[in-house]
Amino acid sequence: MPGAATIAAAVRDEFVHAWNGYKQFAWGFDEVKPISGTPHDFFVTGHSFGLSIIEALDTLYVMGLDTELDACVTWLRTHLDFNVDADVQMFEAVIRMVAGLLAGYYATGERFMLDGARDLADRLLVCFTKSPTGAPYRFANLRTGAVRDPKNNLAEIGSNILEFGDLSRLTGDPKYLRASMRAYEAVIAKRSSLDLLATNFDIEAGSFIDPIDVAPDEPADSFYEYLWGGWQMLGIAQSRSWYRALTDALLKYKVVHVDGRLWFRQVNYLTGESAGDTQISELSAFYAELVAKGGDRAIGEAFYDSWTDVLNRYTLIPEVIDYQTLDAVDGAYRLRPEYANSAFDLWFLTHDDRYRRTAYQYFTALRANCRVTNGYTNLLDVRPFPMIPDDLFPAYAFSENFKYLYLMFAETTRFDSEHYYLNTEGKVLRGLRR
Ligand code: DMJ
Repeated sequence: MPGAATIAAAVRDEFVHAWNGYKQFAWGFDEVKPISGTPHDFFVTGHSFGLSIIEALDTLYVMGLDTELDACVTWLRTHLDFNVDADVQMFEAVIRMVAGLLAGYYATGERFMLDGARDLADRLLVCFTKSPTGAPYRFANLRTGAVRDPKNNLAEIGSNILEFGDLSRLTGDPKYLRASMRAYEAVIAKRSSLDLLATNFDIEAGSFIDPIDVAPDEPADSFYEYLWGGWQMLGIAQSRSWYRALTDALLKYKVVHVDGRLWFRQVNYLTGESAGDTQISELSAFYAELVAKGGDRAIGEAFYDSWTDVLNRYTLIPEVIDYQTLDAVDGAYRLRPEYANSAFDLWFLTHDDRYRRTAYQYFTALRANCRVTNGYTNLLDVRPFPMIPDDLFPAYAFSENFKYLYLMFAETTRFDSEHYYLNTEGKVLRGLRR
């Protein structure tokens, strides 16, 4: 393995390669399709918010790409506008754009970014305030305030306390944090006698729709992540005690071992019995770092090792596997960052060199298989050789994969590696140094 500084420089070069593709073919649009050289709208067909620009702000900052960051600030100053007559998915808007603007504000000190984050949050808050239970609707029309889709899931209900808690702190207005806490309360009040939660929740009826608990897989994943964050980043004791009780139950009923590897099974939340399905998605790989941060380090490290075995088998981790056999159920690779996310946090938690080694292995696989002339792309299938490219660079990869890898190897004074906190989309909400 090359030295850390060499790897950091290589990661930065690859980020710039991807960024140049976005600038050339999709500047100001949400995302780039690097093979066709066309733009892609993420939230609303026919309207882009400049999502990739918002997602990239703090990555550009920590990498010292100041000229690029200046161009983003200039673009946002004239184009940032959430007064749009369109339905937007609240969860995605919060973790990507509210958080992206907050991180951008921390990186640049530009007040209009904080104002933009607040304006967007105010437009999304109807999802919570129009709900009879406090658990949010999934979509809000940003201009009219109309809401829709009462059938929601844990991740979309409970992944906002970091952004809303931070907004309440920055603005002095408690309404954001209050909305997040009410949403948690509505769901957690319905936990079973085993302290397990199901996954899908009817926010109008205030009850679970079916009994299957898929945690820590999606779409439950970041619900648990934000409970811990509510404590670690915001110091909310209630958040910690919820995290502890729910995690104790999760670990008691869901951990399974197959061929020496640790996985999490799906269960019926009322009985704790297996729901039969042995699939697990790459999205759950983030849980290695979360459960380790929360104090269950051995479980986190073992879960990380399980995913490393999948990485070794396929070179890049497919979207969904069967944990009994490690066979790919969905062979796509959507530039997912969760494995790198766990490597990042576990490295700073343990300083065990295996996290750097496996992160470097992941980086070289990414470069070998996802790099195209005009950037980086998703893959349709990791199983054939060569792997089959798709045609999209998801905006989260500007915020996540390259940032995690870079910060693991770079010694930058712009990042406090001992007192940081990132949201589920990789936004540095604590730990940027100016
Ligand atoms: C990101 O948008 C966030 O990490 C989210 O919590 C789930 N995962 C995607 C990227 O895979």
